[in-house]
Amino acid sequence: MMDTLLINIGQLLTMDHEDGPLKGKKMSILPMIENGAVGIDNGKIVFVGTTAEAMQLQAKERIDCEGKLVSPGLIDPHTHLVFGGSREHEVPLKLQGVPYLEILKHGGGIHSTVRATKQATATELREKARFHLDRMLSFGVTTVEAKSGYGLDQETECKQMAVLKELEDHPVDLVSTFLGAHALPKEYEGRVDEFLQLILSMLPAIRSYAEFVDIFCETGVFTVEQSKRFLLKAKELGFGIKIHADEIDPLGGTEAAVEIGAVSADHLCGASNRGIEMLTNSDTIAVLLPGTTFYLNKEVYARARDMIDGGAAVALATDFNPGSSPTENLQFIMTIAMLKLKMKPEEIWNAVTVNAAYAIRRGEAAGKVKIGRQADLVLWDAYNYLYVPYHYGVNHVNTVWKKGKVVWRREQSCIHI
Ligand code: IZC
Ligand code: ZN
Repeated sequence: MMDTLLINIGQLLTMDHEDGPLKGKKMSILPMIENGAVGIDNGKIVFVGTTAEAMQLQAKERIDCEGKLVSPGLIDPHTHLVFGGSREHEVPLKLQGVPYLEILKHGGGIHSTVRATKQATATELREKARFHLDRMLSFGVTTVEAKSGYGLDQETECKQMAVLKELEDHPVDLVSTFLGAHALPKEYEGRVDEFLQLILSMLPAIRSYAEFVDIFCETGVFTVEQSKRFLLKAKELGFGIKIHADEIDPLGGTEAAVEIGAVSADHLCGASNRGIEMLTNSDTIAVLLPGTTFYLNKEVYARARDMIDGGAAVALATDFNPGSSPTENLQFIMTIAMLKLKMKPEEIWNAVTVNAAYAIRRGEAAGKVKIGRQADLVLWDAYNYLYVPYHYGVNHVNTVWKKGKVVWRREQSCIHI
C-alpha cells in the first residue's frame, strides 16, 4: 500500500514533456491532468493519473485537494544564498540615482557584503542562509542553486562553500556554484589577470564543493575576454560553467556564453541581436532575472519574447542577493515575468520548473511530476495555474512535499469561492 494519495487535484501540472530543455514554442505547452491524482511511496512518485483512475488504489493517507492546483516543486536556478549583512543603507544612494556599478566602484555593493561575510562565523552564515532557504521553501521552491562570491579569497570562499555543504541537511536540494570571480578586490586594482589566476588556483580545493563555476562579466569587473579564458579553464577542469552576462552593460557576454558552451547565460538584459540568435541555436539556457531589473529600477528588461520566439530555452530565477534582488519570492518573479518580460503563464511555469532544472543540470531529476521521480510537490491555494502570477506579491502555497514528506504547510487555508 502506498504512503500518500493526493486526489481531486483541479489542475495537476505534470510538466511531463519529452526529455530535454523546452525551446521556443515548446515553452507554451503545459502538460496537465484535470481532476488529477498523485501517489507517493517511499519519497517517490508511484502514480500519476486522474482521480477516477486512482479510486481503486489503496493508500495509508488520502488527501483531498478540493479542486486546487498541484505543481512540481519550483526550482530557483540562480541565487546568492550565503552572505553576511545586508545593504538597505545603500537604498538612499540608489534613489539619488547613483548606479549599481558606481556604488561598487566606491567600495560599496558587493564589497560591502564581502566585508560582512568575512566577519561572520561559519555558524552565523549557515543559520542566516538557513533562514532564507526556509523562506524559499515556504514559497514552493524545492531545489535551489546557490553561489559563493562574497569572499574573493580562498578562506572566505571555502567558508561559504562549506556552509552550503552543511545545509545538505535542509529539505531543499542545493546545487553549488563557485563565484570567486564576483568582483575585483581593491588590492588587485590594475592586476586583474593575477587575481583571476589566484581564483583559478582555488579550483582544485573547490572541486569537492561546487559543480559549477561562474563569473561576473561586466564593465569595471571582468571583461568578455577575461571571462571566456577563465571559464574555459574551469571547464577543462570538469566544472559546468555559468556566466553573469550583459546584466547592466551590453558587452557581448551572451555571445561568449554560447561560444564557450556555458550551461546557462544569466541576466541578458543587454543581449544583442546576434547574442539572441546564437542562444536560439545553442544548448545554453537563458536564465532571466527580472526581479533584478525591477529592483535596480531599470526600464530595459531582458528580451524574453525575442528569445522565446526565436527558439531559445528560457528559465527564471530570483537572483536572491542582498543588493540587486533581496527577495526569496519566486512567485513575485513569475508576476514580473508576465508583466515586464511579456511571458505567457504557460511559459512562466515551464521556466520555473523544467527549464530551471536543466539550467542546473537537474533536468532528469527535478521539475516534473512523473513516476519514479522524487515526490517534490506543491499544493497551491489556487484553482488554476493562471491565478498564481496574477494575484501578486503574496504567497499562494498551501503545502510543500519534499521527497514525499510535508515540509511546509499553511496554517490557515483559503476559502472556497
Ligand atoms: O551582491 O550585488 N549582480 N552580483 C552581480 C550581484 C548582482 C550580487 C550583489
Ligand atoms: Zn547573480
